[in-house]
Amino acid sequence: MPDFPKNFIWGVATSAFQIEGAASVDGKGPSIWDDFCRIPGAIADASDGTEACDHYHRWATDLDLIADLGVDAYRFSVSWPRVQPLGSGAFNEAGFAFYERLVDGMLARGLKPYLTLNHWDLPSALQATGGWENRDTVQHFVDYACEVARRLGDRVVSICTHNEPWVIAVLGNEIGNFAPGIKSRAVMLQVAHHLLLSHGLTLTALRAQGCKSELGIVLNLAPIHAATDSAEDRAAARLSDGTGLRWYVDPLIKGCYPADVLGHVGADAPKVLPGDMEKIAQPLDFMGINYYMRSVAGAGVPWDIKSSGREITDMGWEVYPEGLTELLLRLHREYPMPPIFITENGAAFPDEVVDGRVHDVRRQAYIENHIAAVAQAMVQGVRVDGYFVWSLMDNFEWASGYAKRFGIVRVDYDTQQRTLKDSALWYRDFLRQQRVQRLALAA
Ligand code: GCO
Repeated sequence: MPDFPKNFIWGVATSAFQIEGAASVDGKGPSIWDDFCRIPGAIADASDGTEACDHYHRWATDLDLIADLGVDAYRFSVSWPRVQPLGSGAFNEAGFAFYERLVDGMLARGLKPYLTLNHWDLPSALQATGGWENRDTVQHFVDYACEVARRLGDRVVSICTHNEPWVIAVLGNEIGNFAPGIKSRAVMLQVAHHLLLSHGLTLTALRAQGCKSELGIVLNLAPIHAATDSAEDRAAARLSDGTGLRWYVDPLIKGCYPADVLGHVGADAPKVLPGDMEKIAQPLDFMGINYYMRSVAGAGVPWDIKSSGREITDMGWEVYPEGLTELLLRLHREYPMPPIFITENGAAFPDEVVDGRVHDVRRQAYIENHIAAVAQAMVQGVRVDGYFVWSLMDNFEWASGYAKRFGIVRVDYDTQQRTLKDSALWYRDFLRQQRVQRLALAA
């Protein structure tokens, strides 16, 4: 593994709904995920976020655990309905007090806070008026963001507007297997547009109020390969790249939607008001990329994941580390990219506790090989400023419930006991070596 630059940021990541629990404690309002979990059949194990990892009460010892790993940074999200129960109007002091404690706790332990404003838990009251499909939600989000930045902006290194707008739009509003469970392509496209617009307006507003944090957005991106070399499959892959990657990266960086996708969606295209595209394309201090796997598209029968002979994770996702190098090189080649952070990368495997240890060799190899893939891209000229493992600890994996474990720390949900898995021990050793190299670089 080559040396990483001495100011490279190593971290772990989580999100509010997936770990906090305390779903209706201290004045928190309901979110669309609280509601979605109540729909019979929506969550594989019929679970919800009522308790999750009880991080709301265990935050101090969880921060001790993070500090003990030797990471530089912790990526977390603020639950919008915890700090503004209805998504507009009154703010909830008890909610802000929690995040103040959390951020101050990070600083006290030498951890850099990387804050995400929207990791999917939209206040239910805003969904009742149309959610992200309703243009009014855009301004509500900007107001919420400004208040968070007023309270915490002096202490957080980085503020990300949205985590994975594609997931919110497509899984939440077109396929409907994620909250709020809507199934409409037209709604999906309007939602995506409003997410992007609220992102751009937030950056403008935060800069206008003097916020010094680095500002950006996190996208889930993947290289998309054609199932075969046929013209039909290649066209399918190009379109899927259009809807999955270019639909987000083009407006953010170039201020326009890709023409081929616009042509394809026809009358379902979003309502875009004059000036919207300029508002979206604000300069980014960083772009976060969440990478899990490549994607394979074809025009015919769905591609059989087993045909590649690759390892497959507990999510049914193909392990494909070189796809991360390919993706980074492609973005670097095709766009004037801001500094990139890998804001999520990791894998679910069915871990077992044996004599008090979790020998998760496959997760460890996954993380190691993906870090090497990042290094490969950096050697070839891509600027990457940091890497965050998804996830610090096992947590509520959305529609999959608690059965899929992504943590490098195991959570026993009966006792809330945390156990460092071998992957965490490996990461800690790896970061120790990195620090030794840093000292050598600095000498
Ligand atoms: C994501 C999600 C995480 C998931 C992870 C694994 O941003 O996709 O942030 O919440 O848990 O991706 O599916």
